[in-house]
Parts: sequence; structure tokens; C-alpha cells
Amino acid sequence: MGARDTICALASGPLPCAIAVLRISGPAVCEIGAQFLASGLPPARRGSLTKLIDREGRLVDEGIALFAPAPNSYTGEDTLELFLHGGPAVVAHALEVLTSLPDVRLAEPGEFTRRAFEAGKLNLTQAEGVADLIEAETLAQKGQALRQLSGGLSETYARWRDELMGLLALVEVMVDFPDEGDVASNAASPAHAKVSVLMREVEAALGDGGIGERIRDGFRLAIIGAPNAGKSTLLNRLAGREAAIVTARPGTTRDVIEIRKVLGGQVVWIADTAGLRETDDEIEAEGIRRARMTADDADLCIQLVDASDPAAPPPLPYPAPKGIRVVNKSDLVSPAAAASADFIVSAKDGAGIDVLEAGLAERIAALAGSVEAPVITRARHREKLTRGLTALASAKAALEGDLGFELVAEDLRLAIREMQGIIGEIGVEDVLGAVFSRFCIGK
Ligand SMILES: Nc1nc2c(ncn2[C@@H]2O[C@H](COP(=O)(O)OP(=O)(O)OP(=O)(O)O)[C@@H](O)[C@H]2O)c(=O)[nH]1
Ligand SMILES: [Mg+2]
Repeated sequence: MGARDTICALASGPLPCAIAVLRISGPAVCEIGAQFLASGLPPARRGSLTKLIDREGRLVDEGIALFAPAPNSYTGEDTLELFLHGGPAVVAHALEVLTSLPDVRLAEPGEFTRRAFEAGKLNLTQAEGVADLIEAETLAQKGQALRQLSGGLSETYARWRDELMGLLALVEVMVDFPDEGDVASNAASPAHAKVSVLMREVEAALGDGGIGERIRDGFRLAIIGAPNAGKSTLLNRLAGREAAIVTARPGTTRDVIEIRKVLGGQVVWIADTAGLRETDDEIEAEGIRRARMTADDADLCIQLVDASDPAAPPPLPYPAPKGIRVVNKSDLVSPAAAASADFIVSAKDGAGIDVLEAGLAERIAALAGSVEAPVITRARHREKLTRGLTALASAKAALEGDLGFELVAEDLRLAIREMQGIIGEIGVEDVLGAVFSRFCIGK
């Protein structure tokens, strides 16, 4: 993937459509303008009606051309956008003409944004924000992606990096001139106080309950309960389709079956699980193990109880607010028998489902709103920040144990590197492929 190649791609959606946007970036843009635009490259940043012609001078299509010369473009390179008629034949012909020049090729997924990153137009968290914005399905996801794209996350990481650098400078002075200054090399030093403050900030960010990741990837809601409580019937009711098998035989569900739904303005994954009971059946036992794991990982857990089951319901493994007690089969037994329930429903005939959904939506919205502006939106950020915190803790311990400023400096350097890694300043080669390959082509 040589940066000197010129790349082109269809940047708009599926064809046919009203207008197709072709995007071209790289050093061959001027050559393309001269060869294939009947009136040559238009003036910078002014949409101009023009004819696209092939090598033989035949008309490919007529449309608007928009030229943004380097460095003031998305990628930082010469960029040309062509707004053509959105027909498959038009686009195929246009791309064929463009790629007929040497060093002009079709772009890889995310390659335009990767070039923008390499040109310093965006940092890595901002580039991730671009990808998230394109994938955003809920307003909450869109809001979070826009905040990330406009630098909301990177500002915090860059501030931590700067503060750590200031701290490192302070510590390095003490490494070089151990006898100078009146700063004691112990727990009362200003360095120790600063490390402690930073640690508290990073700990607070890490202790956000994973809300940023949940907004991006979806909240998790598990349905658990005894066999035959009606878990699969409830899942199907919430899904509005027959996603899981329902039978009168206890022990029907073994695998975890998930559906996706928007509730309370958030994407939510709802999981149906195997009924919990003692069993000698190896397959069922594995299903039950997975059910417990799913419930443990969930943000909310519907604990479903069969109102008509004379057996005492099992004790609730999850207290409120995570655990929600729902009594099912209200069509069989009078709801009075289920006084301790948070919700009473009949999954089979739909009674009470609206109220349950509204209650779930309220709880999800409350969870999502519990952290104002999470600085972690991906596992990648969390991993690096966790490593950064470990390095800070080690720096703090070294200060407290008077282990020498060399060790403290080394820990601070490690912490700085993690912050820089999050915003993509260093050590990013291994993650770039993973980040950008998930983009769509043309972005
Ligand atoms: N009358 C009545 N029957 C219900 C209701 N919900 C589920 N059932 C019935 O209860 C039986 C078990 O339903 P499932 O949804 O398969 O129960 P489950 O909890 O998924 O069971 P397992 O997968 O075996 O753990 C089926 O015969 C359902 O038709 C309800 O609200 N009212
Ligand atoms: Mg089931």
C-alpha cells in the first residue's frame, strides 16, 4: 500500500442511486483532471459541471467535479470528487477509466481516512470516531462518535500525556542531579502528589462501568430462570419474531440466543438462556454454564418466574438494580399471587409486555446517562489505559519505597507511551490495519 499511489473509490451508497460520489486522492489527481475532465481540473473548492471522458475522448458521464488541492483536503493530498449519475454502468466505466492510469488503483477499506491520519489531519481516536459515526444507528451512538471525532476523547488523553511529560521532566532532573533541590525523594514529594492525582483521574475513567463501550456496541440484557419459565417465549415477544425454539418440554434452550433491539434510545442485546436446574445431561450442563456466564456479563438481568409453578422460585442471584424480577404466565394465575414482582407479564398473549419494555428502556437510559462523557469507547482504549494505570501505580510505589528516580522515570515513560498509543502518536502500526480495515471502502 504505497502512499504514492493515487486511490479512487465509490464513496456513496449502493447503486443504483440518484447521485454517485467518486473520490480520488493522490498525486495523479492533476493528471486525471487533464486527461479525463473535458474542461480540465476545475478551480479549487468550486463545484463545476464537467464531462468525464475516456482515453478515446468518448463521454463517460456528465457531472459535478470538486477539486481540493493538497494540503487542504480530507487526506491532505490532492483530492477530486466526482458527482455522477448513480448507475452501476456509469460508476463501473468511470472507475475503469480512472484506474487505467499507472499508479491509480481502487482504495482499500478506510484508506482515505488512513491517509488523513498519516497526514496528521486526524489522530487515531478521531479516525475511530469517523468509523463509529458511519456505523451509528442510535442518536446516542452518533453523539458519542461526533464527540470522539471532534477531539473530545483525545483532548483528555493528550492532557494526561502532557501532565506525565511535565512530571517526567521533574523526575529526570532528580535523576541527573540527585543532590540538588530541596525535594525529598519520598512520599511527600510533589511528584508523588501529581502521580496520585493522575491515578485518581485514570481510575475514575476506568471505573465508568463500560458505558462508552456499551453505547457503541450495545447494552447487554440476559433472561434467566428455571426451565419452562417462558424465557424463549419472552425473547420472541421482545424480538417480534420466532428467534428461539419454544416447547412445553423443560430444557429446550441450550445455546445462548441473542437478538438486537433499540430500547431507551440504546442498542441492546437481549439473550435467552438455558433454564437453570441441576442436571446430569452434559449438553444441558454446558448450556447452564453459558447461561450463568451471560447473566454475569449482562448489565441487566431479567429473572423470569413462572407464576403457575408451585415450586418456590429460586433465590435471585442478582439484586436490583441489575436484577429485575419478572413474573410470567399471568394468564394462568391471578397477578395477586405475584406481589413481589417488578413486572407481571404473559409472554404468550402479550399482556404487560408494553409496561415491561418501557421499564427496561427506562433502566437502560438511566445506565447510559450515568456517565456524562466517557473517555473510553473501545476495548483498545481500556487495555492501554489499564496498562497506563499499572505503570502509574508502579511509579507511585517506587516513590514511596525510595527505589530511585530512574525507576520512577521508566514507569512514567511507560505510562506516556500508553497515552500516546491511544491517540495513535506511537506504536500504532499493529493496530492501524485492524482499525482501518473495518471502515467501508471510500471512507
Ligand atoms: N399460558 C402461558 N404459557 C406460556 C407463557 N409463556 C410461555 N408459556 C409456555 O411455557 C412453555 C415453555 O416456554 P419456553 O418459552 O420454551 O420456556 P423456557 O423458559 O424458554 O424453557 P427452557 O428453554 O426449557 O428453559 C411453552 O409451552 C410455552 O408456550 C405464558 O405467558 N402463558
Ligand atoms: Mg427456552
